Amino acid sequence: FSTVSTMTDGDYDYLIKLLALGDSGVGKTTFLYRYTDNKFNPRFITTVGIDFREKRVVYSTSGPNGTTGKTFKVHLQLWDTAGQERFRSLTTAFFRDAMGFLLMFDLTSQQSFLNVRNWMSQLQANAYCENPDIVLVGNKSDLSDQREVQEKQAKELAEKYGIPYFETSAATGSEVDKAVITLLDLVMKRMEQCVEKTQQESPNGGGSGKLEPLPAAERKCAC
Ligand SMILES: Nc1nc2c(ncn2[C@@H]2O[C@H](COP(=O)(O)OP(=O)(O)OP(=O)(O)O)[C@@H](O)[C@H]2O)c(=O)[nH]1
Ligand SMILES: [Mg+2]
Repeated sequence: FSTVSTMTDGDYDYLIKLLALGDSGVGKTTFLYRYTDNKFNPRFITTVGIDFREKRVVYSTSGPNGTTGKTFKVHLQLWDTAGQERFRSLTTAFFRDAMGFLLMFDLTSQQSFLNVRNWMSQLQANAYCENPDIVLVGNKSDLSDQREVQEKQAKELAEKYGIPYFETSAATGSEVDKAVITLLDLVMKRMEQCVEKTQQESPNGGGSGKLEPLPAAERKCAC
């Protein structure tokens, strides 16, 4: 596994844009606030349009035999979209520029889980490619007595889509970091593949062996 630790200042090697989507009230804003500030906000203030949070992390690839490979400074931009229908055309317009997606539902709402399929088609229609990096997140795992979605159901859906699944709680912080890091890992691996491919195609261009962030158009190659 790759490792990620927090960093506060200095330059960065990569700007990675992740986007949270899902029904209103599933906990997107609260989840991102837990991830960036390690705090919980119990009040529901619905997001109007779009918002974003940021965090710097150090990302290390794993080398052979568990050694640390390359290390990169990553500036994470976390886009927080409104789940409400009335903002749909605005929020889906942001899908195109995100590199990875946290597709969230509420474990205490069967309806929010049923809507995951709709969000998935919105993603396929509007993301940078038909097969973007996505992590499925069932949030509010702390509310076990109100649970309406069984882990098995959600796991089956995630398997069908071929994406990882996590049950998180923004209230306790359980699995929150893991879900984000897994998504970051997928995005970084896709970018690395893409760079390797580019270097193979033009050996003169990649002489330094250092990974460079790629413009949006070139990222498409690993889809
Ligand atoms: N118990 C519990 N409550 C949570 C959790 N995550 C979010 N909430 C609460 O659920 C409510 C809705 O959370 P938000 O983060 O505002 O929901 P949202 O998905 O951003 O909603 P929109 O902005 O309308 O799309 C708030 O009252 C949160 O405190 C959780 O993991 N556990
Ligand atoms: Mg919100």
